[in-house]
Amino acid sequence: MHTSTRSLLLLASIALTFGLTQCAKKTETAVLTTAPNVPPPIQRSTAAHVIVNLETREVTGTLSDGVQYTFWTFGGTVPGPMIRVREGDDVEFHLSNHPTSKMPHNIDLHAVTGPGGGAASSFTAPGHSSQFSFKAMNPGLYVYHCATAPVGMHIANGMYGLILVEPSGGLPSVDKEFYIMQSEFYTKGKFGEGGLQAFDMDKAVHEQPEYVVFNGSVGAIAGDKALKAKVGDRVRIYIGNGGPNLISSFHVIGEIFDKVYQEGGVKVSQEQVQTTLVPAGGSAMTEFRVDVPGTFILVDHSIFRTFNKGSLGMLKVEGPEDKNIYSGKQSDTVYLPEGGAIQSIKEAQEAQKPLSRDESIAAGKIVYTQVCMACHQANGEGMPNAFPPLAKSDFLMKDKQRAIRIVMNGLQGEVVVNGNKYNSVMPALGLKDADIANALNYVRNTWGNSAPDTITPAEVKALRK
Ligand code: HEC
Ligand SMILES: [Cu+2]
Repeated sequence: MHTSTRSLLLLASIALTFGLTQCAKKTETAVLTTAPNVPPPIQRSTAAHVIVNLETREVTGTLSDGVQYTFWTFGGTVPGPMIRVREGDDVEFHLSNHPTSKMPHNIDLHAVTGPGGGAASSFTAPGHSSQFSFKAMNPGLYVYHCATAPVGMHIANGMYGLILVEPSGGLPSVDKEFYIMQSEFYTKGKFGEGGLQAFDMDKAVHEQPEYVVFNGSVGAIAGDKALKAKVGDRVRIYIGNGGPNLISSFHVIGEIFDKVYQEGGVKVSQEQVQTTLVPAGGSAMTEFRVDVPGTFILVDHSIFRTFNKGSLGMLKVEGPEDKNIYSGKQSDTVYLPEGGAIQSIKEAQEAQKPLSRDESIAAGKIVYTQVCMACHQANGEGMPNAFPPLAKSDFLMKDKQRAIRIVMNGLQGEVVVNGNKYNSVMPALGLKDADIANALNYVRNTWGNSAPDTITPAEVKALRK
């Protein structure tokens, strides 16, 4: 070939390749994450061709301690993995239904502009794989879910997740991002009833779930699995609600959301928010800085759901205290309302006059009700395996000074009370000498206990080191 022709051809092919790469989008595969993890922020400043591979699977797993459930899932987890793409991306979606599935499944992504959000195009029989594509035109945080009939049942069994379409300019950077999804489960057995639980259609239709949970099971983000942050971190929570029925009143006890992107839109719609509504099939983004250490409880503030149905999560924050922001308990004093016998006790205390035996016992009853009763119970009988009894307690009555020290300093390690072992912790309560003396005079002379002598504040004082 003639040299000049060859170089011309070379030039043309360079131009062609260059031209192609200029207009064709870069192709990449989306990183999917299991809750509470969030895929990394998108660094690209241009749109791309993004491939998403998602598998539907039916798996038996734990709904609560000792309670099993056959979940229908995206990716083997409830909620399904979180997907993160950028505004303007072309998303090539592959949905595969595992051969062991008993049901066909599909996906309706609320981020899709098109009939069914992709549902009809992604309808997939067990052992099959479907493909469809959409342009992520609208930025925001969107729910996806299965929409195969009966739709309610597929959702109730666990088929939902979140897809974030990042605005082209990105979201403000934060230190920690978490993915949480609330949802309900309708089991034949009552909350906590053990064994493999079947789905109860009747309860679902009547919107009476036995379980309301974060991230698919009771305790999924509590205890050892609590979310973690450090003092000073800016935290963003991507909170979704799979429903299928209930609206969530999402709240973090002891925190205020500095910013809320209501309903998963991309605008900060409100600042300084205590509780934000998350609709069924909807979402929100909340941002806050954690300023003090401690455990912050995440709840659906429809509060029986939290304490009786499971919607309780934890955010554990570590770092230095800031007593200006939060002091901790500064004092615990006996509160004596005006009037009657109580008034004379109060006057005596203010005048620092010693109380008579009966007055001390009366004052001690108030201390007991306000401080001790929460653990040792109203009639002093305690609670098996947790709080030892004070009523007829051989341990209490045997050693007066030991009893004073316990109320002064707390107690831990094994103790035997009336023949039963307890190995738990009674915290130091920070009570004043007089309150300790009075409380002990009360418990040592009530519920069948009777002490020959009366403890005085001076006696308590003498035992302080
Ligand atoms: C937060 C729960 C809690 C509170 C409040 C509390 N206790 Fe206790 N108490 C315990 C536990 C737990 C033990 C057993 C500790 C162990 O196992 O070592 C205990 C043990 C005792 C004992 C020795 C065991 C016995 O039964 O005789 C006495 C006495 C006692 N508490 C008195 C009091 C009095 C009086 C108050 C109120 C001024 C009080 N406690 C407040 C939890 C509590
Ligand atoms: Cu399905």
